[in-house]
Amino acid sequence: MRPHNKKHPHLERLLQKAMPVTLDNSSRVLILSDLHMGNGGRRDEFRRNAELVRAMLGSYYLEEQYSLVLNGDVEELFKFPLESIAQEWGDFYDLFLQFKEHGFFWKTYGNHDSSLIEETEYRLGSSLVEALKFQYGDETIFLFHGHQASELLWETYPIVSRSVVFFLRYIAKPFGIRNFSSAYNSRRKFAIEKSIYEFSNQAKLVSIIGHTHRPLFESLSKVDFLNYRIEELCRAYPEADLEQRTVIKQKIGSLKSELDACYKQGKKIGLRSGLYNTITIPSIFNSGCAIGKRGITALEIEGRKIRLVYWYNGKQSRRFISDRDNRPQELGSTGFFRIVLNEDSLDYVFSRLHLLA
Ligand SMILES: [Mn+2]
Repeated sequence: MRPHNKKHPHLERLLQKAMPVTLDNSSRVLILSDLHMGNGGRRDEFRRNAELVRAMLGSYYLEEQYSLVLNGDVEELFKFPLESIAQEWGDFYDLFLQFKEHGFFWKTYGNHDSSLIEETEYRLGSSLVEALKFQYGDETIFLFHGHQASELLWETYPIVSRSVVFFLRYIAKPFGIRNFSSAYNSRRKFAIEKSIYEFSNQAKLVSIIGHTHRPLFESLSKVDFLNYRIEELCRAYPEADLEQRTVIKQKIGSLKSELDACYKQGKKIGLRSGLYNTITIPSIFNSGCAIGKRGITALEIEGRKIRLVYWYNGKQSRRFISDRDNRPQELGSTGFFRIVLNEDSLDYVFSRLHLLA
């Protein structure tokens, strides 16, 4: 039995009533959030990426037999009535439901679509829950939209200090994608992330949220990763032939200049905030959102791996930096690309959680 979490009783209650789903080593799950579907008009933020979402779900994740979790704010009910959304994007409902054929489809509700629980005519009603808990061996991955953490938030954090802002800015490496500036400016969102981070560490579980529109994926810090890669390459160098040595030299050169840039930036923002004994725990992940100006971020779980991926239209998107040295792959000849921004083994994630939190 998990110790009762006194500091975050509302999250503890949410965890208790979350729908359990068992994952195994062959499970594949795509987690996508914050689609904010509207009526197809100018104020509809989903419209821009609709064809990209259709292609990635229909021609990639369905083909690869993934299950699907839409983690809240799928419909934008603050601005549009459900009828107009269903009329414009009804074919997406068919697409979502197809994921039940080879796996599961669940939809958690967020603050923008929570009224759907009262809707009797809603087509995705049988898949709608407030929260999910993936049972992964003895471990738990807790999925919910994230707005629940703002309940009573200002009693817990009356003043969100500057150090919290620095801390979360450090956790949320910006990946070279610029479209979550609103999250950066909002202390309220930082506070939500921080309270979920604390809850996850205390409950020894991993939380996956959306809501703030800001992708979170903490494994090794970028600095640690770059150091580790350089170390690996130095060790490979003596064994390498002449041609390989040239490649290794080039790689080390570019890693080193990236590292220098990190240290230079670090002086400005503080490489570590010191809030958590200088160690960050990978206990909170955020899929980001599907309404980015340049593309879509999502989380993939494949067996014992978790990944943050970025999908974009190759014609529109400028160059950007991946934290890991992965190359983008085109989906057929659609002009849509997928790149892995970050990847880690879940065993490693849970080891860090148990050993360091
Ligand atoms: Mn939301």
